[in-house]
Amino acid sequence: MNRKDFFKTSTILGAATLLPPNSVFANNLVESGIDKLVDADGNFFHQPLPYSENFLEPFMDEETLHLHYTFHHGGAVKAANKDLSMIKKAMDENSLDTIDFWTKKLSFHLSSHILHSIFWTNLTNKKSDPSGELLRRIERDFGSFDRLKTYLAKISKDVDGNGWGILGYQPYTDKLTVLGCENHEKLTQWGVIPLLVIDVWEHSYYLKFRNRRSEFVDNLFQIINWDNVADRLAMALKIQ
Ligand code: MN3
Repeated sequence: MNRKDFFKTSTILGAATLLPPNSVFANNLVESGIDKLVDADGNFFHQPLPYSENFLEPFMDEETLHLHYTFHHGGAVKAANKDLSMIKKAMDENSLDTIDFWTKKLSFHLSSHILHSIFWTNLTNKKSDPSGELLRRIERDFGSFDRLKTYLAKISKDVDGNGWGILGYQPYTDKLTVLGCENHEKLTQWGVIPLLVIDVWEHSYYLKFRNRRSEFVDNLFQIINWDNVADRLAMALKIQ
C-alpha cells in the first residue's frame, strides 16, 4: 500500500468509525463521508443493493424493486457515463454544438444516480424512529417528528409529474429543509445534502399501487431506515 492509498484507507475508516458497525451506509463511503458513486477510473458504477430484492416485501414488492434497481437506476448509471464521454469528446474535438445537450443530460442522469443510491439505503423492513441529534434537529426545525412526516409526505405526494420528496441538510442555514424535486435535478437549493429521499416516479409504485401515489408514500413511511438518515446527518455535519 503506498502512502496515498494508506491515507485514503485511514480517512475512510475515520469517517466510517463515526457510524455504527452494522451501518449499511458505512460499506459504500468515500473518504469525505458521502456515497461512493465512481470507480477507481472515475466511471460511475452501479453499487450492489444493500439487501436482497425481496427484503422490503410486502411494503415494496420484489418485482418493482428488481425493475427499479436494474433498469431505472442502472440505466441512469450507464447514461451518466455516456454523457461524460460525450462531453469529453466534444471538448477534445473542439466541437461544442451539442455540449449543452450532454451537460443537461449529465445533470439529469447523475442526479438520478445520486438519489437512487441514497434511496436504497434509506429503506429497511422494520419500523424505526429518529433519535439523538437527528430528532433534536427535526424538533428544532419542524416543531415535531409528526409535523415533519406530515410535511414531507404532502410534498412527496404533490410533486408535479415525476420527482422526489427530499429531507436534506442545508449548510448555509445549518437547518434541515424539505424539497419537492421535479425529475431528478429541478427545484433544489444549492448546497443541500440529501438525507432522506422519497422516489415518487411512477416506476417506483405503479405495479403494486397503480395510480395511488398517496397510498404508496404513506406505505413507504413504514419502512424508512431512520438510523441511516441519522448516519447521513452525522456525515453531513462533518463534511460541511
Ligand atoms: Mn426511481
